[in-house]
Amino acid sequence: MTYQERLKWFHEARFGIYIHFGLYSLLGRGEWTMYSERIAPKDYEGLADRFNPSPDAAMEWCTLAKQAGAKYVVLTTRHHEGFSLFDSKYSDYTSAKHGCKRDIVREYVEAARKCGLKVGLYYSLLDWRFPGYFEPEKYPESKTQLVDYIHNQVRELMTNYGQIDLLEYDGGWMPDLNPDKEYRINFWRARELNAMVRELQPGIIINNRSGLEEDLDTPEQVVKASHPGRGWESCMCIGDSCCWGYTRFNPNMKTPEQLIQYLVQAAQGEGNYLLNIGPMPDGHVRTEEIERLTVVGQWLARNGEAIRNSQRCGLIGSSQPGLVDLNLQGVWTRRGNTGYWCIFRWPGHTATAVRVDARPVKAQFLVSGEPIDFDYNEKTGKLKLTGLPTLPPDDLCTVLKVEFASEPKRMEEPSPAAWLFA
Ligand code: JFZ
Repeated sequence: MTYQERLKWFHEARFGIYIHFGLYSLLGRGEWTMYSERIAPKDYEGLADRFNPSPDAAMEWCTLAKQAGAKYVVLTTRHHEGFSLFDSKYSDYTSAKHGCKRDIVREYVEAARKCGLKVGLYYSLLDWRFPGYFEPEKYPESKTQLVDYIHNQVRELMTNYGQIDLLEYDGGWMPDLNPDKEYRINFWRARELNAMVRELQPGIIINNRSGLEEDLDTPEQVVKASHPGRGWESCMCIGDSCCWGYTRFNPNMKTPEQLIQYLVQAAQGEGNYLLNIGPMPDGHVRTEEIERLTVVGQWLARNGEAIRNSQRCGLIGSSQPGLVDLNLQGVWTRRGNTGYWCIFRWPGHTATAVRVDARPVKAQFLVSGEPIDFDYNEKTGKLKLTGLPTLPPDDLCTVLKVEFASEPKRMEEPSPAAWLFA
């Protein structure tokens, strides 16, 4: 199977939901609490016996993800705190042995499949409970134990739950943030680890956080396209950037408009948007997140054609830092010869695109199919969509669909000042 074949569903999807859930959820101060408050394992571990998510939590997450228009989900099977949400021969510190005594990963995988979602598993390489992670030279046995145990747990995850579509490593960095990649790769024995994963799950997509490049770049909290041909996925919180796990008092929740813009920007760059929810201690999703995801889902149900399987479009898009040539209305996505102008800032009666190097043959509102008049100057490359309503048909983002006679590309300008005399 080629790289492109393996990533086919991923490109079709463009949108996924991340789920951060663990013992930290009970504290409501984010998933880094154990470390940022330096809570020793003996004082933290008691949370495990209070871990008791509602029996339908997993189904609730997946139903919500589907409603939001996501095509895949990614669950934190074990975050840096070390508590596994699955039954493991290599750890007793799991949801199968404590509290609810259930294998949450199994419930989740089954729910995702019932909802027709691709299944992603997040797994943190580092586990804060091991002194050998922080000081491998001083605690060599603990370091060896840690690395053997993560190899064993990854094998369990890749063996016990049927087909897994996506593996998202995390926590591969060294405590001193040593930038030497080869050191990290050797520390985790990542080559051996990923070879094992690929043998057990031949079709799987693996991210780049074990230190090896593998299949996906994973920019965080920003939408940033990789070079053409390389798969990438931007992950983001709905609230502030440090709050993946449930954060009870969580200001600055992004609006549905912002979330849709990030999604569209990912689609513009041929990448994916992985949007996070942090379920509450009982596993239920907070209202603020349900509301936002529902709005995104309604928009996506109407406008999915502009997002799924999107390709890069050469036409001038909106404000990318560092570019002089902007289009302030919004961004273009593309499928073949069709451009989708996703407009965030409605221009009024006329929408103007410049440097268009392709003849438009048909323009319409994506949602209603209502035709739009246009005027195209082949020589200057200026395309005007005219007779538009004063107010945006969709305040969230209105998509104008333009079919061209060839792939829409950016026209070269004869010289930077030539337009002054056109
Ligand atoms: C990590 C975790 O520490 C965090 O708790 C959360 O799970 C998030 C999805 O991933 O945070 C990171 C990981 C990588 C970078 C930044 C934060 N990075 O590569 O810049």
